[in-house]
Amino acid sequence: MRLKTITIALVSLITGGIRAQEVNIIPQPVSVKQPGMAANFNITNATVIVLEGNGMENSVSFFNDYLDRFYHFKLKVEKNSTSKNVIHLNYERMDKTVAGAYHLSVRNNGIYIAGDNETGVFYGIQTLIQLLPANATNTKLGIPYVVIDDYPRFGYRGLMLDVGRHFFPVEFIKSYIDLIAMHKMNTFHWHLTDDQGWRIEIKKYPRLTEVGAWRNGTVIGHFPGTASDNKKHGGFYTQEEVKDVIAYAKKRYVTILPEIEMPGHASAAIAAYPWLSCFSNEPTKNSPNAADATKAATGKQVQETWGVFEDVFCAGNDSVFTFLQDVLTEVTALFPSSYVHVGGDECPKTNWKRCPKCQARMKLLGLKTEHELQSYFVQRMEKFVNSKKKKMIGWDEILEGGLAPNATVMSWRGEKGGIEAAKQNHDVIMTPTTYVYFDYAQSKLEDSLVIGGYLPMEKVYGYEPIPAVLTTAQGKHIMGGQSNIWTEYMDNAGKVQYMIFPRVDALCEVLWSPKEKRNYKDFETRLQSQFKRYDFQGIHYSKASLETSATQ
Ligand code: TNX
Repeated sequence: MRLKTITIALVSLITGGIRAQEVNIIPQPVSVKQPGMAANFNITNATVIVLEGNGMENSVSFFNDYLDRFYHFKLKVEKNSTSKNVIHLNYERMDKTVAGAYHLSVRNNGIYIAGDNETGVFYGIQTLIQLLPANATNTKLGIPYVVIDDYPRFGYRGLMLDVGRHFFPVEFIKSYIDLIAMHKMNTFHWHLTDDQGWRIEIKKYPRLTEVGAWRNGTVIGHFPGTASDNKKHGGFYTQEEVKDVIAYAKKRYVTILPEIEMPGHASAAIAAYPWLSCFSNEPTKNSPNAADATKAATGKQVQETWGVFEDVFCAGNDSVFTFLQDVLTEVTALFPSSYVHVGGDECPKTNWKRCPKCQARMKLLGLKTEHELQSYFVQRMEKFVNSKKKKMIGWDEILEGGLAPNATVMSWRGEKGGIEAAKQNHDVIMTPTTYVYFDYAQSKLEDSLVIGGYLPMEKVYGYEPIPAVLTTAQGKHIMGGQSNIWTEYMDNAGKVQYMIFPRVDALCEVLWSPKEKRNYKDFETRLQSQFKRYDFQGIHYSKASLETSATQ
């Protein structure tokens, strides 16, 4: 027997067959190899971080901030070291189609993390964080010996947040971005405008936030509700705050996709500037069934209840296009993302049908239906977005009446829109209600106020973003997926976390891990470790998945 083999045999004997500490990472890495024996490397305050390349300082300070926050110590960073008590960070070429590949090994001579770029190093650090013990009883953090090779399956791994229905402060947005990064997701879709609130400062149109960011009440209970709470609700992000959030996200390798809704969901903008409507003199109509429908509306109002509203941007008035272009000029200058989302969903055509300007435009352009008018609207905005060197994304309604030539489609009404767009050789982001709407209930026993529906975690886990009907070439247009978090029934941070976890865990694995690696039973086991991390970090989550299947 060779010496090495004898040593291993001896160590196994001494440790008395103690099984290696389980490595439970979410999302499941491409490959995890553990030695048969139980052995740990200990991170202590004497451990040194050694950087073998430039541009890793960001990941290091992220890691040190994490250690400091939860274990109350930080590590020294050095250029080189002969010590065995080290964490080495390095770059290695990994040639994967999607950025973010990394390698991590934990051995007796230290921890080694290599990324194929900065993002890869960051994901290696995220995995290392999951290997830390989820308690802070001492300053010796045992990390099991392991060798991990990992890279993402899809390039777009997103989470949306609707800040229109309820406003969430900057601190919460930052913590949301941290949670996105923790799950190795890379896009935060910021739904910034809706009927119930306009949330981003636009310098040229100050009334958008002076007026449009505030509503005089919110419907109580499930729509149509029992009454209005008559409390002023609102808030907005200044451009300085937006810049700060963008910089924060960048350090976590998260891109922010801004969304400015048009032509529908425009009540808040119209309340600020009534001339954006086809009928500027008509007072706002509330949803006919809403509890506050009897409230006498004077003039245009920011909506106080939920639903789809008929007062939309006028498609016959050129000043409306100028306004939207001005807004997008400021938005595209602010956000570095190569994409801008222009909404496009749920736009009733009622006003356009009776608006002389809209009808005149249709006649002039030979448009036969109001759907074609919406298509004209979106295509005109796409030209503008492209002129700003950005690409446009819209909800799947933008397919109706003819798709804008370069648009990416976000498929939410099931997978149909995504399939159709991919067949037309357009890029697609899959966000179907059936699998990824986390505003739906996750338990049949749900006792908090939610929009309805039923979407248990197991169903999310079973989602396959590339529809089987697509050819391989068409399937390449599926950039990835995301969950849309609509906040009609979420008005605080804890509720948002409760609604999204652990379903985000299931989703991140769908988007990151190889299809053949997905195994629900194994996921459920790993999830128990994730729950300990959530408890340790003070993150709320639903325990619905722990209920027996009979009651779920
Ligand atoms: C549909 S999904 C909407 C939202 C609602 C959501 C509620 C989409 C593009 N539009 O305006 O909040 O349903 O689930």
